[in-house]
Amino acid sequence: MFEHKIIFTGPVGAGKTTLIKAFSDDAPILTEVRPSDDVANMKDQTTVAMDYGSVVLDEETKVHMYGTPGQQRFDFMWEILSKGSMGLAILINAAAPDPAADLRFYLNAFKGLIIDEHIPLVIGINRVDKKNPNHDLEYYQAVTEEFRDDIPVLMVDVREARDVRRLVMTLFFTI
Ligand SMILES: Nc1nc2c(ncn2[C@@H]2O[C@H](COP(=O)(O)OP(=O)(O)OP(=O)(O)O)[C@@H](O)[C@H]2O)c(=O)[nH]1
Ligand SMILES: [Mg+2]
Repeated sequence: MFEHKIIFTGPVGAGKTTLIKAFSDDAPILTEVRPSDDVANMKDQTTVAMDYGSVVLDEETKVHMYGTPGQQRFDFMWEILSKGSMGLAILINAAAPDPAADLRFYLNAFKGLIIDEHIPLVIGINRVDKKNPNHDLEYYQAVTEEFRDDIPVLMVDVREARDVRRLVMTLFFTI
């Protein structure tokens, strides 16, 4: 069995923990606490160290999934979790005030992996209002193209295992 490590990053509330909970074969390991700052206005729990879950994609592939904390004050974990990773997925909350700025911020924060190491990368746009999407794919692609011209951008609902599988498979196809 081939074992791969991938990481999920992105802003607070983008859905990293939700994704790992929805997709992991076994009960995930989470480090969520009640927020002590204004994140509490948004949600009851936030990740302070990491999420971990694993999934067997097919008979030869097992994927170990690590979710980073979104809050910048825990950014020391980002580098730790990045070590040895074969792929990176950036999740974006489409309902946030400025999702393009969020995407640009995370692309910059992980520039070492994205530009220097040229690691496989996929962008998942989550929390899209399907009836009335704020932004189309081109809006996000305009940002990814500032960094690399081979970055797939997908609209996903991370609560749906089928969508997460599509996101993860896209990462594998770009290897
Ligand atoms: N409306 C809507 N809500 C969603 C969707 N996906 C996730 N959510 C909700 O959005 C929130 C996402 O929160 P988390 O999964 O904790 O986000 P996170 O990225 O782990 O955030 P931090 O750990 O704080 O960095 C949860 O309350 C989810 O129930 C979606 O597609 N649509
Ligand atoms: Mg989380």
